[in-house]
Order: sequence, then C-alpha cells, then structure tokens
Amino acid sequence: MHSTIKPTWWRESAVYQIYPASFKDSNGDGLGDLQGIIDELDYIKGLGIDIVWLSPINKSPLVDMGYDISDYKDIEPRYGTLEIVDTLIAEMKKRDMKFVLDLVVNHSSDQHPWFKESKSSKTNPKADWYIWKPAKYDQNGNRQPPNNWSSFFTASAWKWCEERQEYYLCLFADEQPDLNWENPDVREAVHDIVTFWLERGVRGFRLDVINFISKVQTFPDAEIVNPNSKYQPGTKYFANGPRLHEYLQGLGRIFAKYDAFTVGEMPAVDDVNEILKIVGADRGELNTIFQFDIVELNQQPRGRFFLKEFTPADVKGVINKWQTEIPQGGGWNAVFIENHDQARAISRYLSDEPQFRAYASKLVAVFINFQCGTPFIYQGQELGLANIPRDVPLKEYIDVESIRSLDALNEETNGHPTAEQTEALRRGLQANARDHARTPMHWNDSENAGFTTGKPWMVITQDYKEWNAAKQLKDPNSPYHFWAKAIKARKQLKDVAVYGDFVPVSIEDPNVVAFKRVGENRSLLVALNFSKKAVEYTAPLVVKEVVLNNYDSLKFENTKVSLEPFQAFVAWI
Ligand code: ISL
Repeated sequence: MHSTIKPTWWRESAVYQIYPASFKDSNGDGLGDLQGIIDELDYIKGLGIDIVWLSPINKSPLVDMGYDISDYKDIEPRYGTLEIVDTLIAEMKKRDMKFVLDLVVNHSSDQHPWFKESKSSKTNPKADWYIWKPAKYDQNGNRQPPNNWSSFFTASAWKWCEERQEYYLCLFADEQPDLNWENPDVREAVHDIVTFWLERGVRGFRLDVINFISKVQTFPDAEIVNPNSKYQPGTKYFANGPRLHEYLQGLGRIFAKYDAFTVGEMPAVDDVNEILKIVGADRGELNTIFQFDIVELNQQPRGRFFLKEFTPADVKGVINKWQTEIPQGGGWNAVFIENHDQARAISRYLSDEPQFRAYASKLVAVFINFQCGTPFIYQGQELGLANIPRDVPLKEYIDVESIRSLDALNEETNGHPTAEQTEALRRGLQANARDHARTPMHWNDSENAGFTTGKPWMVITQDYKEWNAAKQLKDPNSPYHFWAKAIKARKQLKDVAVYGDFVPVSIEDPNVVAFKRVGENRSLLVALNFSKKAVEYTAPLVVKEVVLNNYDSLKFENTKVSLEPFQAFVAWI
C-alpha cells in the first residue's frame, strides 16, 4: 500500500445508502420517511454498517426526487422535520453509526428563492448566482440556445426564461438550474450550508455531480458525437473543469476541520491522474469518488438507454485499472456497483433467475467487500433485490429521466421516431432505467411488502413474498446473512482486506474474475465466476484455507479449482 495511506475510520467503514422515498413509510402516505428510517436502524446495524448515506432529504419539489433542493437548511415535510433529523443522528450515534448527507450543489431547484430572485431581472442582487446567457438566432431569425450542449435528461441543456429574456443552463431537468460557482457569493453560501450540517452532527457528505461545478467560461459548442441529434454532450467543457480543484480545496478546508468523510460523484471522467488530483491523500479535496466505469459496462457512451452487451471480461479491465492505479497514486476508491441511479447488479450483470439469484447476490457481496476501498451497499442489495419484471408496463416507470427520455426521442426525431428507435428505448428502459433501484424496499410478505399501509408512490415488485427482509433474517443461509458475514470478515482481516494491495490474477477463463489482496504478512485470493456455467481453472496459487464462500463447499486440488455457476470465494493462499 502507498505510504501516504494511513489507517482511517472511513477507510475501514462500510457504507449503506438509503433512498428515503422507498425505504420505509411510517405514516401511511405511501412515501418513505425519516421516522421509517429510525425504525429500521437496528436492521442496518445488524448488517455491520458504520456509515449511513441518505439520498437528499432537504426541502424539494421532488421533480428529481430530492436532487432538486429548494431549501438547503430545511427538510422536505413529506420526509420529516429538522427535529426528526436530530433524533435520527442521535439514534445513529447510539449505535455507533455515522450520518452522511447528500450535498446537491451543482444545481438547485428552480423553486429555490435564490433562483426565483435570479430570474426576476438582470440587475437583481442574485442575478449571476445561476448561469444566464442571451439567445442566439438562426438564419431564419428563430431563437436558439447559446450552445449545443445536451441535457442529461432531455434535449437542450438550456432553458428559455420569459421573465428574464435569457436562457439558463440546466444540465439535468429544466427544474434544476446550474449554480454559478464563479460567483464567490455562491461558494460562500455553499460553505455556509456545509458548516450548518456539520455543526448539526452530520459526519460527511456524498457530493452530487461535484465534478461539474466549474464550467469553461467561453461555453463553446461541443463536438458532434451523436449525428442524429441537435444537441451534444458538453462534458469536455464542464467535467473536471478549470477551477474544480480550487473549489474543492475551499470545501476541503471545512471538511478537514470536522474530520468529515467525503465521496464525490464524478461521471464522465476516466483519467486516473485527474481523479488522483482529487483523492490524493495530500490534496485536501475529497476522500474518495464514484467513478462510473463499472456501472457503464452494458451501455454505449450515448447513455444508459443505449445498450451494449456485457461481458465479465470487461469487469477485469475496469477493476484492474482503478484498483491498482488509485491506491498506487496515494488515493482511495469507493467500491460500488449499485445505487439509486443504476439497475440492480444481479439483473444487469449476473442473473436474477430463481435458481441463481441468491448465489449471484452473494457473489456481489464478495466483489464489493473484498476489493480495495470503502464498500457501498445500496438498500435492498443485501437481500438480492432485482429489477422490475418485464411484464410490468412502462407507464409504471415514473422517474424523470425515464419519462423525459421518451420526450427527448420525440424532440430529436421531430415527433416521428421509427419503430426501431422506440423499441430500442423500451429495451433500454427495461434493462437500465433508474426506476429499477427505486422500487420500495421489501420488508416482509404482508401487503405492499410491509413498506407502507397506504398506496405506494411507485410500483412494488411482486417477488416480495419470496424475497424480503423478515424471511432472510430468519434464514442463516440468506443473502442478508452472507452480506453481513462479508462485511464482518473484511473488518476482521483488515490488515489484508482493507489495507492490503490489490494484485490482479490472470485466469484464462474469461468468466472468472480473480485478484489477490496482499498484506504485509499474509495474502488472500478472491475468485468469482461471473457466469451461469461451472468452470474449472488452474492458477499458480495453492488455496490453503477458505475464508468465505457462497456455496457450501469449494472443489480444489493444489492449483486446480472448480467453480459452480456464480460461485465466489475468498481464501488464504
Ligand atoms: O449521464 C450520466 C453520466 O454520464 C448520468 O449518470 C448522470 O451524471 C448522473 O445521473 C448524475 O446523477 C446524480 O445527479 C442527478 C440525479 O438525478 C441523480 O440521481 C444523481 O445521482 C442530478 O442531480
């Protein structure tokens, strides 16, 4: 391990992500809430969790389910109150767990008073708190956006504002205007928000698309990569932009004062050196980041609804790169494969067929907990929850990105998408829509999976009768107990499993992903069969003693190992 990597609480911790809308409803309104989370803290603690990250709970119109904040210092009433957050933090502390808040400051809601003021005139005190530009006009005198950047959710990233007679930048939904970080008052306001929450007992932040906060100020047109579309991804001009490090170091000084844990979400960057400038231990920026390669393996660069075939061999390429190069450069990884934006890993990359599903979920537990970095577990992942089944109609997909992807297709094709284009989008949604991870949690086999006594805000997958927490808590062989075992083993073996080096092991079978974790005095082998086929492989490593295995036994003889479908094990070598 790189000499700058010192033992630290957040390196050894396991993180659990909660999507508040879908975790647990305590008041029967059909939407999850903070009291529901308080009621289930023992369940989370039972898994061995140290840090709980909540997707946004601030006041919000919920256009993008809380990623559109209208008051950073208050709580969305549908979720609770500031007082309930205080109780939640106190209840977590009692259980030795730390609270991490989602900080969404690349953009706010268009209902935030800052934006309301900003749009009211070109001369108001907050006039340049957001990114405003005059219109362009084409040869026919038609009004056009200031450049060709596309939005992640719709067509153009610019929205016309009648009131101010200018366009504003919104990289996500129109209701999520981008804040202008060039303005020192905006930066100061964010520092103030961060301090407010740290003083209230928050122990860290997950920072939403934080690598987008600094934009190239000339706002040039993006290169054409999608010839069929009027609008093009402008990421080159705002992902890890010119002043990002300055801005992050400004925040970093506050984080350091409170010993806060920070994980930045950083899409659209795959250059290790760029990331090391952020997570390098001596940089004073962020502890770690979410890098997107692992969650983009079945999609084309154009976006999540454009599918590409997934191969297990690709997993090796991704983890071998990030797992070796980030620690070698003195940085730290966030290890994840699911979150509220990603379809369920077993459905996307493994199998959710009944005979494989539990094995696949347990394989993911080995994969997430035995790489080098801080592991992130997304609610329901520990139960082996799967995607929305295909027989559920698309009208149940209610995420803003899903809905607007249909609008965007219409806009790009002037209202005449071909049957093929429509069918491709349908398949894209069924495979990768964000809705899959957002269906309510399965607590038990009672009506609505024990999630709510009311009408659930979105579709509940009907496999809850079989796949639910109550059932798995009773069964020592369940995915839940296996995840708990994996989380515990990582900590017990921390000299190797947390702080050991990651060394790729090359196995000829393309379906077997294998690596070593090498500590000062001992080493582990981790091997995972990412396929439905039993495989046999030979590696110049003698398995001495199995530490963790998702099957009852492991067949091995000297250097020869047989793996069942989706078998994964950890062993001393
Ligand atoms: O297209 C993408 C990356 O190239 C997207 O994955 C995008 O960057 C990602 O969805 C950003 O996600 C975060 O910010 C969004 C919010 O809707 C997501 O839920 C959040 O995780 C806007 O706040």
